[in-house]
Amino acid sequence: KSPTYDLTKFHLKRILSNNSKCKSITLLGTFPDISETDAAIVVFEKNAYRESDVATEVPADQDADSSPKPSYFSTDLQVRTDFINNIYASFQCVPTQELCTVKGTVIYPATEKHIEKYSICQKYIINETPDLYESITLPYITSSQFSLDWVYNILEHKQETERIVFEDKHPENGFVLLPDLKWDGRNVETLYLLGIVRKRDIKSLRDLNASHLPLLRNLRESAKQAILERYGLNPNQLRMYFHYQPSFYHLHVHINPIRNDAPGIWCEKSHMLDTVINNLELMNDYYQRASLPFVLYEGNKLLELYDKQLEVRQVVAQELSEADEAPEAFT
Ligand code: M7G
Repeated sequence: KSPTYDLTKFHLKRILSNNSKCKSITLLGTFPDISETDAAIVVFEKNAYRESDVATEVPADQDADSSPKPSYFSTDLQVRTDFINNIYASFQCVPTQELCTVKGTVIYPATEKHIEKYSICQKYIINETPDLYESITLPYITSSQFSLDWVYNILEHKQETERIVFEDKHPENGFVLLPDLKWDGRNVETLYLLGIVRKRDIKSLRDLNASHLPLLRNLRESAKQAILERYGLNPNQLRMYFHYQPSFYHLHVHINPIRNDAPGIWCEKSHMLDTVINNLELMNDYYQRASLPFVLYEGNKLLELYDKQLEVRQVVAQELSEADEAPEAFT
């Protein structure tokens, strides 16, 4: 059951991260009205620009009686001049209220694992062989992972049902397509959808084999078609990929337009759906035989386990001390 809270009653304890590139800030705190101890994570993120919001002329399809759509250039734009120098000018602008909306995301109650995920820290790459997966990663993810309740709520139509864009109910090859939590839902340029498979026994990329090809091909084609119909986006302009390691061990595909740098898109984490399909066409147990690199964060218990075996952190320390002793020509 989802707890109800009043966002205005949030009490800040600590800033977990402040990203000037994504224009987002992640906060740790509580809702003291409900509990003094349960942790809450609040993320505020400025929205990307919608191209329709910079219109300077009334669109032809707008009927004359309806109120005008908000625009940055409406008469209530407040402008303060910083400076004007020759052909260059700098201003601080406050647009009409509607365009100042900020996207808020709340995780409540948040676990230690959520706090770790949302905090900035050192990262390390592990090149995970199938043996390392079996002996270290798999036992860890089996004993400690985020709850998948939100995924099952979507599949069982208990939550977010009205947000579903497309659904294929086939028990083996079916999936649900819906907006990702990260999407503001307003701006097609920043579209971010998730394709969540119906089958519950595929934890991640590692579990995929050639028997899943019909599912993957169906997801690729049906999702493209549904996105074309709903949002008018060219299927050849979509990026479809898996994360490894994912945060949630129930197979899902991330989908967003290539022209936009989606939040949290990292090459070290992403495996294109097309490549995955092709690898499985070439070798049916590719993902049980491949070494797959992935990133671990400082503070994650899995890093401690890998560090014990592979001395992931120590290598860095050694390299630095070797650099200290480098010949003069290099210093
Ligand atoms: P991931 O690759 O497992 O982890 O992707 P990541 O967060 O490290 O990318 C899970 C995706 O599910 C992310 O893009 C999340 O934004 C999205 N997501 C997470 N939750 C809890 C929800 C939710 O409740 N609803 C929806 N629609 N998306 C979610």
